[in-house]
Amino acid sequence: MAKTQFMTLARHIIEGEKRHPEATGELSRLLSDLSLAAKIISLEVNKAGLVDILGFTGNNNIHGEQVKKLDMFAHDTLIKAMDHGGHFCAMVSEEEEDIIHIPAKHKIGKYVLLFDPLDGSSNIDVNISIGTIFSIYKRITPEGQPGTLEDCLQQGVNQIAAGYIVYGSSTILVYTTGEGVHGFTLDPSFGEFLLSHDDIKIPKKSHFYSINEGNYLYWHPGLKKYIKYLQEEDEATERPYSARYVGSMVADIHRNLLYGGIYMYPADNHHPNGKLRLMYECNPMSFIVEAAGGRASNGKQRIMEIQPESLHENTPLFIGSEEDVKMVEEFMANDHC
Ligand code: AHM
Ligand code: MG
Repeated sequence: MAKTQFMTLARHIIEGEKRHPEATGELSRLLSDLSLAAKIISLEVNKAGLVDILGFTGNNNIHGEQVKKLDMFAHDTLIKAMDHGGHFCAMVSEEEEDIIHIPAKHKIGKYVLLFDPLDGSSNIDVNISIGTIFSIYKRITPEGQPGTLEDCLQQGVNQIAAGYIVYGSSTILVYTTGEGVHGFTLDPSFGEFLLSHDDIKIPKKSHFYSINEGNYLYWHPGLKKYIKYLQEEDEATERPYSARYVGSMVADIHRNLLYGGIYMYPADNHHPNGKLRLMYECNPMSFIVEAAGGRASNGKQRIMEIQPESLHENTPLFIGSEEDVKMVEEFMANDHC
């Protein structure tokens, strides 16, 4: 049935801030700038398949201009949308090794933004869901100066907002400021994000698992046993579980957030610290999943309590329905290499 009211993203954020008299409205403005970048990236993602048909072949488009890869386009778009609002003192992107400083002509703000502009790179050219992930912190060094590494390398528990945009059959933006997780679907005809998933709660236990099983031989023995356990038949515990793995973390975790499930990118013999990045992949997704009632760990420790040491460090990730994540932690703890 059609909803009787429309709630736009902008209004939802403002309503949220009204519940906090100390709020300055800055977070609303900042998230609204981010949603503009999301709309631009969504538009570009949707026409990606037309690139060859319209003559954008090779490295140059029909105007003789250099064609940007979609992940670089998303990176540039986010910077263009976010560097002049006066909100940030520094930014970090998966696509750039060092801190991105705010140009001198713009006001330096009190927040830090970390993002993965387009996650799921292997799916970009094959029309499978991909996503943008973002994480926001308050700076810890004095205001007015450029942001430093110290501002960027905070534990995930200090995040004040995080979210992702999944570019799938629809474009959906999901965000949290720690109080509930909310999803908004982009109406492409008039370009508004409308509330479609209010106060998302992840089921405590699921019967779905997401992992790249091609790496099985390289896993920890406890993890091998856990996956075999999920595949056994037992009606009472809803086993065997079903496997679901798209290869875009945002899409895999989005599905698990709505239906329940556990997503894993473990350490293995080829990836001693896993593959995913702590600062702009694992921390924001952990903040969202925990705010929805789920759990996220590296197998031994809560992701958001890891003290980061570098901008692009990796961590193993086990994230999703609380009981499922606890169970894989137990399997791994009980079976040492
Ligand atoms: P990326 O940042 O290069 O896109 O890599 C991250 C992605 C995740 O979205 C996805 O879950 C994972 O890598 C897939 O890796 P694999 O192909 O090893 O299963
Ligand atoms: Mg990524």
